[in-house]
Amino acid sequence: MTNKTFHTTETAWCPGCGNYDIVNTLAGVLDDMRFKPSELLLVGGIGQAAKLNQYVNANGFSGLHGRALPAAVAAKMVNESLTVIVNTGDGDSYGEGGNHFLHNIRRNVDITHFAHDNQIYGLTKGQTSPTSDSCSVDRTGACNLSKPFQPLLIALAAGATFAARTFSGNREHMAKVMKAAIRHKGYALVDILQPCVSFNKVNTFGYYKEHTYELEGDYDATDLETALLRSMEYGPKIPIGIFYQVEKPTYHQQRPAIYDGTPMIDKQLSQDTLQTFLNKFA
Ligand SMILES: Cc1ncc(C[n+]2csc(CCOP(=O)(O)OP(=O)(O)O)c2C)c(N)n1
Ligand code: SF4
Ligand SMILES: [Mg+2]
Repeated sequence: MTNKTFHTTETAWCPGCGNYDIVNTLAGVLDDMRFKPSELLLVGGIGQAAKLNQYVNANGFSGLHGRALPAAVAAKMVNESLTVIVNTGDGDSYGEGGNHFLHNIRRNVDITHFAHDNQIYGLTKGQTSPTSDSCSVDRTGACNLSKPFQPLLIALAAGATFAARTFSGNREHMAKVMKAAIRHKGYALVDILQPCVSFNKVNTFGYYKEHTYELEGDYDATDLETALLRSMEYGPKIPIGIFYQVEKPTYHQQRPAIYDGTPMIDKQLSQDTLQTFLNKFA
């Protein structure tokens, strides 16, 4: 263990991509929090953001596009001692994985979800994503006629116990929010505004720098009504910070059969018990 345990240098991202700030900040956060690589599982789906687990020295799992959350939830279910962190894109999290996003929030499984929100499908070269602005123009010249998906509002409406937004270009803020999300007991969503320098020429570093501002110092993150209202504030001014955080029983805590202090993978199953069970299907 060193203070650079989690850092690697190999990536396949474009020079200048916002994902570099995210991976370097996360590696620093994991070092600061004194994790061992064996205590962590980083999960991704498919996409540029989803590659992050391949660039951090810890356990990693790359699933299918839109299917990062079910893999992460399954891993946590059988091994509650793991800290499970999902890193995957806006398309992956909110588009193809939208159904998992909604329904896993309701379960409050203790996992952390960092959605790298570049408002575009980066890996497949710049198509419109769920969070693309209305009237944004894609590479075919077509204007986006859909209203953008509002991740924080929707997460809160589904019952999220932790919902935050940060900006990859504000590393101090991002580190603070990441630590709080990882420490949170229950599902924690952090929507990370992340410039894609190759395909999104509107939502750039400069754009987010100019338009983002931090939630006020006396902001009450336990008030759901306020959080819902503030999560709808997205335009010339974009608030960043922890919009909402409350403690509620996690999925494990509500399921005594899987929450008794011993992770499921460490439980012994005798051949006799297994055989008795299998005989029921004979
Ligand atoms: C089931 C499935 N559908 C679609 C694709 C094609 N695909 C791969 S990555 C991607 C979009 C990725 O966008 P996002 O999740 O926002 O990640 P980014 O690359 O922007 O970080 C798509 C549509 C796929 N690989 N698998
Ligand atoms: S295409 Fe965009 S998101 Fe993908 S690596 Fe390049 S800059 Fe990053
Ligand atoms: Mg994306």
